[in-house]
Amino acid sequence: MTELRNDVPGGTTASEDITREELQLATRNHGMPLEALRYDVTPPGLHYLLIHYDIPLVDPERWSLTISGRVRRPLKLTLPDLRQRPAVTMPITLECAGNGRARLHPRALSQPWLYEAVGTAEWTGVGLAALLDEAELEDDAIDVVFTGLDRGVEGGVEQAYERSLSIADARRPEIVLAYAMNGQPLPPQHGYPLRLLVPGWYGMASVKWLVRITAVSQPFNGYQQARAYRLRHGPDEPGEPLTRIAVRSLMLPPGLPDFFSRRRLLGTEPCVLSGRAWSGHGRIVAVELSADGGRSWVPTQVEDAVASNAWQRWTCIWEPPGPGSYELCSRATDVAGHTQPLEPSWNLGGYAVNAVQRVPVTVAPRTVANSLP
Ligand SMILES: Nc1nc2c(c(=O)[nH]1)N[C@H]1C(S)=C(S)[C@@H](COP(=O)(O)O)O[C@H]1N2
Ligand SMILES: [Mo]
Repeated sequence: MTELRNDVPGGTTASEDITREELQLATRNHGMPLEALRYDVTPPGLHYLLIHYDIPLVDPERWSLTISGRVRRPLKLTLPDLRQRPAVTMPITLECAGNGRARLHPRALSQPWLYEAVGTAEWTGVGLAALLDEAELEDDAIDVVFTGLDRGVEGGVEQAYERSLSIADARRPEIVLAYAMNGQPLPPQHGYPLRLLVPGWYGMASVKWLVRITAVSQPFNGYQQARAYRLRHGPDEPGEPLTRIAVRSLMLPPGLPDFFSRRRLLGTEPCVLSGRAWSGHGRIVAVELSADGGRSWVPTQVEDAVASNAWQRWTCIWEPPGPGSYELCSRATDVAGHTQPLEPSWNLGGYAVNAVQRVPVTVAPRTVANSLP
């Protein structure tokens, strides 16, 4: 058997069948079943998951958050300390930077997402900016490093999961340290007891199982910052760091699924198509629908977002022209003018692959399928 290694992020690619290692990751890190696009807030257990190493076991009695480094007043905060502070609750759409990776040829050997690495939860916690103010950053601080309790080996480097933000980004008012998800303490897999949330950015920035925040006066060069999560076209390029989520829309799969192929079966009568759209660059201004694989488009109705970093619902009525095979696609445009491409653009790590979703459907008379989603 060939040994597969992925010592450089995105350094090993495959065009062939899914490997045992990819399947192993895919069963640990599940996506959101696309029928959960129905809900404004993704129900517990249906939100996608991405865990690089193992889920750490945390004793809440012994856990505390340390804020130190280039600060004048280091802080040590317990869970009750954090819960006593003014709380904010907001829905945030989180998406993995690798969503869509499995559609590339060749693809990076990593978690093989198709479309479903997304979810919207209602997070409760405290604002990061106020805590940084309280700790009083020194003038020479340039980055803030967030350290999780989980450890593992990646690219041959043993490490804790760590990411940083510039001081300017860390001070943004929407950034929270969350201790609750959908009104309940964080589940173990989503970062119990505390996680960072960077709304509008791909998920890698939102460090789970947070234990330490360190202000530093040198640029942070940790593995997850300097090597992983960069858009590169060859292994020797330094690459551009991933930050904000690229515009995307998804469709609630209509009609009936075929168990094995997931192909959709629809009746001949008009049906409601709907889904969600989001972007880290601002609100969605248009979602269009195509029933011919992207050759022609019609506008759909786009609802306002319930919050500035939550996805928006879109709907339209589709009248199948008659029995046959169709390829349904949705395409979103954000307020900054970005539109989803028809075809994925290739990069080594398989990041930010936001090409339109393609949903093959078969329309046949007398299918009991076109119930309202
Ligand atoms: N400590 C830690 N934080 C982490 C990760 C991790 O493996 N360890 N994975 C990141 C990635 S790549 C993503 S996409 C999001 C996923 O968050 P979720 O599992 O709550 O959906 O968490 C991020 N935070
Ligand atoms: Mo991710």
